[in-house]
Amino acid sequence: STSGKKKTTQLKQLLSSPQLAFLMEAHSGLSARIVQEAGTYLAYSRLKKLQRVLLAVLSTTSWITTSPTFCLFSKFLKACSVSGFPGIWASGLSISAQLGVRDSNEASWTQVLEVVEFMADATDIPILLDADTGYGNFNNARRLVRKLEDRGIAGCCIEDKRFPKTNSLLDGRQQPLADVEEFSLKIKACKDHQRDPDFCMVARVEAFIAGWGLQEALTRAEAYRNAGADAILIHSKKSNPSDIEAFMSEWNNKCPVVIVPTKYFSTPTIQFKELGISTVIWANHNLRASVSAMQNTCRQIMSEQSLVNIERKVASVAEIFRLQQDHELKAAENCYLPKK
Ligand code: SPV
Ligand code: MG
Repeated sequence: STSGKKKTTQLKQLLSSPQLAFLMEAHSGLSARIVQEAGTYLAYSRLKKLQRVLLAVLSTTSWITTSPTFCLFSKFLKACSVSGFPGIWASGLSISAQLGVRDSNEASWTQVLEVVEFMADATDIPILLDADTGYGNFNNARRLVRKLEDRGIAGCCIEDKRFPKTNSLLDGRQQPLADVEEFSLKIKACKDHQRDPDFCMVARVEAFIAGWGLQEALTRAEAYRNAGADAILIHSKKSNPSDIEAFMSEWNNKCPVVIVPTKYFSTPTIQFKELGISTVIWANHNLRASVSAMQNTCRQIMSEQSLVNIERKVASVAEIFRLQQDHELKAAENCYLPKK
């Protein structure tokens, strides 16, 4: 990895550090890579903008881009680039949606494993997999943990609902909860079975989602913490953070807390910091961004029967090759293909 630390250790430190951290959603190898390089890409696009300005002012091409000053400046910009996201949320909603199925365990656990393996291969930062309910009982969940470790996934989050799960944000659906003891033992089985001590288990409390109150949420969180969970994800679908505030005021920082503010998106991030939240998950925004972009592109190409106006709006083919790291293959071919 870039930091030299194992991905599991990176995730463990991210969850336990007092600093507020952010996990960004991805649902494929490509989107995972985009999450990882978000900060670098920011610097890169600034540099490109600057290059354009310089070119416009001096209207010479090769001199500027090849000049040592420019190269130095580009190195400087890279050095002060905002680093990308420190970790990835492999969202169940997004992975199922990109496969064209519902977030109701329609994709099998091995199909999810395949997707998340591509994501892990494409990145150096840790991935927290949204593993729904663990795809069965304690035995299925603990076997999943071993397979995730084998494939370079840093941790998984399981929620206290029944299989097959239903997405928490769907309106008017029953959200039957798992038995507290059964779910606690499922967490314990996973923790007992993991080989890497830094593999992280996040226990997700769905009490608020299922219409229960603070007491139920606290009882469950405490039971899961006692069972060995590395962090608690407390979920709410209210449009304000009142559930989270109530939970945090009673929880007393007993272990790290993770939130998913999809529905209370207008709450300023500083408020989460003040509440003592460990990690915020931006849970589905790459999927939603890609849906909007694809819908607009399809609409425009269909109605205009031309690519003229779309070309400048979409990523270049060269950008796709860059994201695929074609330069690495080119260098390898240079090494390993016989030179005739
Ligand atoms: C996901 O991203 O799949 C989640 C978060 O589990 S939510 O959709 O809010 O349930
Ligand atoms: Mg999910």
